[in-house]
Amino acid sequence: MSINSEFLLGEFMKHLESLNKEKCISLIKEALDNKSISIPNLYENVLAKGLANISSNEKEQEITVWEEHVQSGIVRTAIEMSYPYILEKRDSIGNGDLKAIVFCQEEEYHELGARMITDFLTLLGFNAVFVGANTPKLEAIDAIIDFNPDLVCISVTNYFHLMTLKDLINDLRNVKSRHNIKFKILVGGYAIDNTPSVKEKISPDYYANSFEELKKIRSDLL
Ligand code: B12
Repeated sequence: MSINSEFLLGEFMKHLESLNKEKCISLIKEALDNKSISIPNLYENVLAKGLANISSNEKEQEITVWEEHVQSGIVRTAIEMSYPYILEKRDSIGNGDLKAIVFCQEEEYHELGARMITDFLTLLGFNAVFVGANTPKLEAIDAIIDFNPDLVCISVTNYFHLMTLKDLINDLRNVKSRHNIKFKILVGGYAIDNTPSVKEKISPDYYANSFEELKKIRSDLL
């Protein structure tokens, strides 16, 4: 039986606001065990919306920084706990030949969006690797040369990091021609979603902010 994601979000928020990790995680585990919600629906409509409710540019910060850390830690546990369910679903789709690498730029500590995207790619049959938040450019380049992905995904949350994104993309394109490798660059995240005309300025190969859009990119790569 499928569950209304709005209902699950309401229940999840009650427990998240009271910092009740145990209740948050049992709620999600139960929904996944009962197969009452899909991973994309859970991530996009419960976990990401839950985090967006914590604080936003439109809303005054109502919680302390330490509470924000505890709440985002609870969401990270929910994401990690979902991994076996992702593999179960992935196995019915098959693990294809496409490879993807996901990372955040140096000093970018917001990693939850990047982790979600890595799981979405896994669900779509990619061999997907999350390198990490706060990844220095040279580390990212090393990872790309060694792993030789079809898709390089960069998650940007802080507006500040948009300033270095264009240079990073140029550097990655130089690496691509020097090493004769063939990857496409996909960008996403809060700063990209919320900054007008940034996509035109940085000109990545792709931009996405949902599972459905990733599906289209996968078809395009095949
Ligand atoms: C959780 C959180 C934190 C946590 C992060 C924990 C962690 N390990 O990730 C902590 C507490 C560490 C933190 C720190 C800070 N944060 Co903070 N944080 C948030 C919060 C509440 C949620 C962010 C989040 O994880 N969302 C959930 C994800 C899943 O959503 P998403 O990123 O939008 O991702 C979706 C899509 O964009 C897409 N996507 C994401 N990445 C990618 C990548 C690709 C390739 C693709 C295709 C798609 C894609 O997929 C996701 C699913 O739909 C937001 C508030 C908000 N309204 O967003 C503030 C927010 C992002 N933080 C903010 C700020 C300012 C900070 C701090 C500077 C100060 C502070 N408040 O403590 C520091 C900066 C640290 C740093 N240097 O990076 C601002 C950012 C403003 C800006 N854009 O510049 C926000 C918006 C809060 C606000 N004041 O308005 N933060």
